[in-house]
Amino acid sequence: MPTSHTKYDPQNVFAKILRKEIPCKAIYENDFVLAFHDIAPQAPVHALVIPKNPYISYAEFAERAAPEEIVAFTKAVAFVAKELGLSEGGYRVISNTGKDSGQEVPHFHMHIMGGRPMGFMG
Ligand code: D5M
Repeated sequence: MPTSHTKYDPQNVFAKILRKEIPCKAIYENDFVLAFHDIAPQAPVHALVIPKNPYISYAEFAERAAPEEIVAFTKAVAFVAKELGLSEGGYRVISNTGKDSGQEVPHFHMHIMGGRPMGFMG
């Protein structure tokens, strides 16, 4: 179900992954971010990058995160895409924010998708 939380829910699935209560297929980690493979890939390569700090959405991340955290996150997304071999073919980066977007997990995350031509929005 799409979500429109206004208060961070520490029981969301990505919070549990960060606390290592549930496993993930990790790709990369640094002080600020964790990247792992999406459990329900929509493309041959589908990864997620999440901040370690608790932000509900892109909107909250953009408003509240420290500049160094935003820089680290942005660079991590490009680094992970490169590590996954997407530099040549290219990739799509998207983040769903709030209920109209269809955001399901209320912990900010960036999707990285590639490995096939992506079409307009599919
Ligand atoms: O995208 C939420 C994404 O999170 C969706 O593509 C599935 C993915 N997901 C959900 N649970 C897991 C676990 N446990 N591991 C990896 N990926 C997961 P949204 O933009 O919120 O709709």
